[in-house]
Amino acid sequence: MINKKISSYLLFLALLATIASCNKEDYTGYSTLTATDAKGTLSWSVPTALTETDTTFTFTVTLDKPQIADVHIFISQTDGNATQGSDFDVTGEIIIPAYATSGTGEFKVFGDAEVEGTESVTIQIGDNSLSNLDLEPQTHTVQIGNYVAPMLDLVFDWGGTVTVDGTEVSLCTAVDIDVYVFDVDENDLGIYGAATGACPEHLVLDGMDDGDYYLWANLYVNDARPTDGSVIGFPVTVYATQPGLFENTVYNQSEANALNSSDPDYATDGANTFKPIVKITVSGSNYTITVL
Ligand SMILES: [Ca+2]
Ligand SMILES: [Ca+2]
Repeated sequence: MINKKISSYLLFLALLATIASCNKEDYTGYSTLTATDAKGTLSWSVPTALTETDTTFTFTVTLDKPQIADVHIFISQTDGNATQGSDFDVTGEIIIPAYATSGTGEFKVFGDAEVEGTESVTIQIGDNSLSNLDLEPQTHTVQIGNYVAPMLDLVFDWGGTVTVDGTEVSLCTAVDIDVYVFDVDENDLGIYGAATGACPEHLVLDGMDDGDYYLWANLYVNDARPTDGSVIGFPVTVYATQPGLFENTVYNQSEANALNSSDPDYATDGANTFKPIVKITVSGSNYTITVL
């Protein structure tokens, strides 16, 4: 009786083993993907030279056949003086998932207002440790040129402290100068960004036609008038910035042209009293400043 039970049990185990081995046999037919590595093709369309503006390019690695495991493609900067993270960025690794046939990475260029020369970056896509992928490592070099903005940012400052009738006075508080933009024929061009109550005044010249422009100072308020007959000058210091080309370059209005405490302000019929500060010459995207 016991023997019969044991033999039945053994028979049962044998049957299970047969079923299991049959199942195993059945699955092998599906595994056609394991035999060979995929051949990879890189599509890279980043220009070899470009100007630094915020731009994103995509690049793709395509397989000629899917793999049963993920394919990893490593990407790194191998040369060049451009800095990853500030000048450019690039995907560090493309992972093509199992059974997929392509993966995409990004190469980004960042714009900035820094004054700098052309920088370069050499990117290597793929390395020698590629498994289940036949892709010769490739390098691409991109020259990143400096961006120069076609605009001029101007700050006009006449701040400082003077003594008026024995009292210390802040020129920014006591004096309000406005800066107007005139053309070569002395027409007021109606650009009043620097004709406000602010000290310093701030003006952005953008999209100007080629030609010469004259910036003139007008005394809107003057509460720094010595009663002893002495004269205090209000010379304007100009800080000029053209993003990518120069930054906070200083131009000092000549003392001879500076408004002073004896000039009339608006309240004393000074609406038409102007003193020259600088001439701006626009030629294409170049802005040249000349002290008057
Ligand atoms: Ca720059
Ligand atoms: Ca003003």
